[in-house]
Amino acid sequence: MQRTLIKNTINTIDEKVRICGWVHTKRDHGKITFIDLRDRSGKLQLVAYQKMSELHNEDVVEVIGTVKKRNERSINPNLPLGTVELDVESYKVLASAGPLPFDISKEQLDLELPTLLDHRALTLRHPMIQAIFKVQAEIIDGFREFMKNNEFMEFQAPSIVPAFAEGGAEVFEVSYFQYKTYLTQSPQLYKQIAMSAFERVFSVNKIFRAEPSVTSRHLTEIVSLDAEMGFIESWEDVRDVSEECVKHIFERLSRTCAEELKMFNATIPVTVEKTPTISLTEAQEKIYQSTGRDVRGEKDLNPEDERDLCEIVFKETGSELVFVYGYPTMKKPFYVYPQPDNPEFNEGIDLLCRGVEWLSGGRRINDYQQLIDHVEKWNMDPSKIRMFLEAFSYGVPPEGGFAFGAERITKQILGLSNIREATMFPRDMERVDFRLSSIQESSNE
Ligand code: AMO
Repeated sequence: MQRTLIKNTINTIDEKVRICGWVHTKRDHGKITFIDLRDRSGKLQLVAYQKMSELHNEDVVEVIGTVKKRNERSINPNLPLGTVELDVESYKVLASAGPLPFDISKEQLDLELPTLLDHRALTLRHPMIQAIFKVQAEIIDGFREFMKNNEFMEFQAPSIVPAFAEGGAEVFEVSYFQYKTYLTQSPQLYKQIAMSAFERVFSVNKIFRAEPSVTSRHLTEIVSLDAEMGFIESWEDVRDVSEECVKHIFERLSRTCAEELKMFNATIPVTVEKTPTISLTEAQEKIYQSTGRDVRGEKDLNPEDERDLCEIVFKETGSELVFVYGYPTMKKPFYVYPQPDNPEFNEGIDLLCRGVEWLSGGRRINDYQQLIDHVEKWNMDPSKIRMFLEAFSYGVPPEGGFAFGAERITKQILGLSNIREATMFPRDMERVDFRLSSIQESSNE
């Protein structure tokens, strides 16, 4: 007998079916046992007479029975399959579950973050945790779909690199045979090289940052959604494409993840037709005027500034998105284009939403000589980025690009309190699967 997915049982009333899945919950009522069985498509109530009472949560079973309409009194309007149930005829245990460290059948998994992550293998089975990663998969698909619709070509950037593009403080060194190399901080240089041949490229890549602090918004291994495009007229083209892209992701999420958003009481950020753009200097002035905190002249916005700015802009314009433009040239990477009429500041942009930076990007230097000058000024070793520089020696159009962090978007849309919750297997300063201290202890035994 072919397997029927749980979500399809709604269309098989009074038919005999075979379903397979995990025991999510079990309730024994004397002669009757009720089980909620979970598969990848949903949950269904099983009704078993003098059967199944010996099963445990998370046992994997195959069940044969007849799908029945529930009687009026037992209908649950809050569940997608709340109007049907399965009258169990027979079943087989495919694999039994060992003792569970905690109950995952509750609607909300109210665990402390370390427990949630230390037992990822189990917590991943919880519908709310699964919803987080369904939303994340849709965010990444939405990015890809937008890029492909707009004739960007996907490419694979390397993870092991001889030099870093985003500054040296946050890199992991890799010993590569007898040489020193690094885990990539960003596909930046490679996306620019690829763009110089294909015009429009994008990548969905892991990037690595040796962030020396444990915060609720930093990981050491991140999914970076990168794009780069040639023949732009100005940095505003880059901003506009990134705006269309994020709106496309929002549109897709509202179509594909309504259930998941509801589980988190989450809403898609409110956008307006033209997302406001303000310069860094204006942003600092606004923060000063509105809060009295004088951050004017600082080289960047700090987390508190980002939160304040988002609030101020939302009050003023109704937009939860805001672009910040024009950062101090010398404080940002060498490849960012300086403003021609004010070269102390650059043509870089950030996109903020709900108090956090989601994206960085902007126009890049495309003139070979100007790039060489910047490499010198930034004290970089040109021999380590020879391939990048070579691309520019052959002629590159005016260009720009941007990158979103997939986990930041997931966290902020679902209102999660920590970015680790938005990462299936997070790596941070203290964790590589498990807390490093616990690995240390066991290796010392
Ligand atoms: P940037 O360094 O700002 O820009 O990174 C781009 C986006 O990636 C995400 N991000 C992170 N998320 C979680 N933890 C981290 N440690 C972390 N670091 C970065 C953020 C951020 O906005 N090459 C440029 C992009 C470009 O100009 O195209 C870059 O790497 O969402």
